Amino acid sequence: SKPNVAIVGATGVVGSIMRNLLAEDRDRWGKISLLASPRSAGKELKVGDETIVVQALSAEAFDGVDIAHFDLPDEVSAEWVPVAAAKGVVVIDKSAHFRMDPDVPLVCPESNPQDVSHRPKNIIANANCTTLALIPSLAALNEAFGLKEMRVASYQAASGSGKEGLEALYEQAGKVAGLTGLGTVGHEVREVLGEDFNAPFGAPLVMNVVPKVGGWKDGGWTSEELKVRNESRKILGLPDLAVSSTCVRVPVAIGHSQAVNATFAKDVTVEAAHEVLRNAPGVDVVDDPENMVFPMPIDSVGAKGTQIGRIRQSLDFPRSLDFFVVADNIMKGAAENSHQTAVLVAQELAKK
Ligand code: 2RA
Repeated sequence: SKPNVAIVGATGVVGSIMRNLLAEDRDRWGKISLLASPRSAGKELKVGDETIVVQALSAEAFDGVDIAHFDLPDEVSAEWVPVAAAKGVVVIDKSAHFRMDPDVPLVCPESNPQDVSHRPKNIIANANCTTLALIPSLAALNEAFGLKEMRVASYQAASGSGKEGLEALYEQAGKVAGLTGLGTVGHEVREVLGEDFNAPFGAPLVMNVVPKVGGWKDGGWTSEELKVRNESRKILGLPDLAVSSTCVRVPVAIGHSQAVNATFAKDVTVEAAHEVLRNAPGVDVVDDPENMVFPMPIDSVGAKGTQIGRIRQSLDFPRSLDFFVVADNIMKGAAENSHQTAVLVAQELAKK
């Protein structure tokens, strides 16, 4: 029989895309339940043509559920994921809480689909959106050339901070619309925005970039920078991969971009990389720079998978490539990856 699926956190930005993805291949799934905080209970939401009433998150709400997509804050996932998993539900969790647990597989289906089957806690973790934008390209390049090192700088969209981040960006953009200053514009931006607009990014985002994503960690690193390093190592199965990352918030609504310098064990050329990437799942090669064809967040919105372009042989490093990757942080960075993982689980359950 078809697996029954729950979306936990159904009312959020990611929840709405999850509902669309389930509606797209509705025939694969049994009953769909939508769960959220008690505040949203009773609300009616659409999954395709179906209207489904949102239930408050409770242990009983998982009765009869086979697979649950969780999209909740870390501390709420920490509490509720084990409740669902103990009831036999296979949980695919998007929070950071379980990602580095050795008994929880961290799955990007383009890299390590086999890991869905080793889930002693009944939990599978979904990686961070920045990591997920990188992995399909890196997995393919690693298989062909042996990835040894990478240096990454990210350009992350406001929606990475959820609805609150997106709304703050639009509000800030409205406030600065009339400014015309040149030499004084930085001062003017701060003045029209006022202290209120330091939230949620810690500083104004409009007409600015903020080199801080996530919380501060030891040594001046941010949690986001450490996630890119630790999660990439785990998903790619490369515990010694050398990674250096700087994560930056930019005034973009949707779509996380990254400039990458990657070093390989074998010699690599742009032509060979193109050939590998053209055949890689989850990778769209968008690389005709002279005609202004390269990945940009504005074009990534709503697109599945990831886009890569500006692929260059590094001038001073013969075994290195420089390139630019972009992915819709809500799609491949969250909902799509969770959905692809659920499809793998469903295929496995069907064999039992
Ligand atoms: C961000 N990666 O962009 C985070 C969201 N999960 O803030």
